[in-house]
Amino acid sequence: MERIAVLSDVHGNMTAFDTVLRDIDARGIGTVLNLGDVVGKGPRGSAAVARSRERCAVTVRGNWDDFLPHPDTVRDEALTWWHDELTAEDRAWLRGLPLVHHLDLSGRRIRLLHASARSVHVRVHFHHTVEEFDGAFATTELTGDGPAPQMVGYGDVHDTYVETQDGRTLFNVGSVGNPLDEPTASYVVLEGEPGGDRSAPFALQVVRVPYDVEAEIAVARDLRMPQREAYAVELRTAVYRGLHAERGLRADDV
Ligand SMILES: [Mn+2]
Repeated sequence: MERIAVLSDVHGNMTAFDTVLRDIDARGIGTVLNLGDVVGKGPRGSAAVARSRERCAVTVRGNWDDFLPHPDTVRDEALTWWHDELTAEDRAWLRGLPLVHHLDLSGRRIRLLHASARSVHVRVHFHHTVEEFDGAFATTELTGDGPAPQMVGYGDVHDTYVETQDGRTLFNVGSVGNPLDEPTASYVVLEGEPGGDRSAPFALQVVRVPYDVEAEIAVARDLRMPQREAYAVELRTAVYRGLHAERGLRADDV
């Protein structure tokens, strides 16, 4: 049996990324796949690019990896900060990342991408329609031709879940660096026989890893990262920044 760790949405949070990689190592898992959004939102995007290049067998391109380095992107103060923190080589690497990766385990064709089969910029939330579920399995320009997948794994919404309907499974690996369901880093372990057939067992395990949230917030504070207050509240509470004002959530210490 082979075990593969699938993670996503590191978003420059090196404290969480390294904690998750240590957890993966401790389980003896040798293969790590990254579903993108390596950069943006957090303070150490360039280091996250370097670590992903070093540790992840494949990194697919996320929406942030796509738009942040793009020459046509209009950048405000915060986007300029995250952009300028990257090297020219980091940006070229991000823009060259593939949009999809496929693997076969225990007779299941598994499609991995950042957001959806339509586009890296088209989102499928935890609460989605039947059409959005079906769309994840569709053959599109982004996915290319090939066997239809029985499983699709993605990231993007920072919300971990597994849903099986009519023999097809859609799963979200959640976010390492900016989880918005509970304030612990999330990733998924897939276990099965490489290639294989349906007579072989298959497992999908969700792993939640506590990490030193305050150490990560201190890095953002020390670097004077823009939007560090919203970042701190998100890391502490797992509540999306658009809801902080109405819920009275603040971080006056950042
Ligand atoms: Mn993201």
